[in-house]
Amino acid sequence: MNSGEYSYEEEDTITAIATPPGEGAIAIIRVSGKNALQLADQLFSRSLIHAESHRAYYGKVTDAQGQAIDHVLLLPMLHGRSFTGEDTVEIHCHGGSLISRRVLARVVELGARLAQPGEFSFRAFLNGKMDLVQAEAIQDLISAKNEFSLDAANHQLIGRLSREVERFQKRLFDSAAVLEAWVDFPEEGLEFTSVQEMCKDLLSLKEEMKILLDTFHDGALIHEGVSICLVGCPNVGKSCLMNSLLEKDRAIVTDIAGTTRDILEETMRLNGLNIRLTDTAGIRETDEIVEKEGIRRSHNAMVDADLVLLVLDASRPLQEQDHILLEKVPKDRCVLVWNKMDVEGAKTMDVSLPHSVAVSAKTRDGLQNLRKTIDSVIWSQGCPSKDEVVLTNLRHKEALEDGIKALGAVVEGLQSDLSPEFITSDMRRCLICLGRILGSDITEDILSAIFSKFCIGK
Ligand SMILES: Nc1nc2c(ncn2[C@@H]2O[C@H](COP(=O)(O)OP(=O)(O)OP(=O)(O)O)[C@@H](O)[C@H]2O)c(=O)[nH]1
Ligand SMILES: [Mg+2]
Repeated sequence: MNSGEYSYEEEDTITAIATPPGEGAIAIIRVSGKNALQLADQLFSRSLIHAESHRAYYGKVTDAQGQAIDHVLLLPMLHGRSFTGEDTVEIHCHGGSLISRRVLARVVELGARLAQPGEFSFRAFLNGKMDLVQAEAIQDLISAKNEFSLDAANHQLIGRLSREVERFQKRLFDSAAVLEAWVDFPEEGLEFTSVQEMCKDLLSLKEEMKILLDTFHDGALIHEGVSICLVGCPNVGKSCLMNSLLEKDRAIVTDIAGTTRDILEETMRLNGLNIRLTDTAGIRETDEIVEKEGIRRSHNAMVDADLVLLVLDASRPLQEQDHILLEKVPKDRCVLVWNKMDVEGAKTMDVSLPHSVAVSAKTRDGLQNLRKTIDSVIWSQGCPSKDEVVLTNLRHKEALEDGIKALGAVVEGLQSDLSPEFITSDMRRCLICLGRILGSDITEDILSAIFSKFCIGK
């Protein structure tokens, strides 16, 4: 297959170092393809011609002159019983990049080709070892940065999302068959009651597909983490709060208004989620060029953030600029933070924002409450339970969205007595969209785009 930038030649025997680069006790070189065993036999000190599958063989890997490169364990996985579904041999050699690269070079010398990123997984997919959702889940599993993301990837790997999509497909098949028959024998017509039944059925299915689609928001949070931005007037204590939340002395804190000039970004964890926390320049009217640019960036950060923490100084009356900011912040994704509650006489005021918390960045009082509030706003549509199937992949989301649209068109067509040819064409479109998620109807370009994101050796 040759698509776009990557060419996956399926006849070749491919190889790669499957363990991470750097020092380690062992390194594994994977060889997969129809010549894998024959090739391993040539570089190994023992004959492997009658090797049993899934049995480890101890011996030496030798170079062309018969000199030992390393003592290794060699593991043949034959008769399709391997990750790729082809004959595969794993060579477990000593770690250290020099040795593993010499073994790899020897494998290449004997005729294997270096694998492209994701090529092992691609072969597993081609050989029906997994569907596309599962192949993509492997990549997610490797790159998972938090527990939620790991759970979601694990669920996809064991095929839970695939099963859900297959369940949708199965439920469509019956109606699709009736519609196809209607095209073939239009004179038979469709009974009014069966049309009603079918519409009811398809609408309820559409609802279920929508429920899955709605998990995507959570999916994106899980996958990419959440950006939170601290905004407010100068000197209200944004940088101090940033440091307290991070539990380290990251940002400069002084009593000079206008201390922070640029955007500062740091990552932190909150209940298993990755958070990108940004501190910004205090917002006020100024003619000073550097500060002005800083304030422009503060406004942009506020627009881009998933969640805004608007910091107000509770130890002084609200100022005009505070009121302007209160108007400006995105109300549904904002938490108001009354800071400096440790100062005598500090008090919160009534403002029309749904979420507010009183804290002292200095003494760290109220921070736990702030963390809880942040968490509840992020998961305002409910935190996914460990067992819930969530959509985390944009490609799946788009395909499901298209499928829902097509299904909507089927129902509309039925309700408005559209001619059966149009209705069946929408029905087919819906099935194709669902199939696209599982990879059963997909163009080579998309496949190449998916697998080329993998790391080499996978
Ligand atoms: N008493 C008290 N002082 C605080 C608190 N938080 C911050 N401060 C003080 O308020 C002053 C300003 O704090 P910063 O964190 O630099 O304020 P900022 O909002 O980042 O200010 P700019 O960077 O200028 O926009 C410093 O002197 C802090 O020590 C608090 O909770 N209580
Ligand atoms: Mg600051």
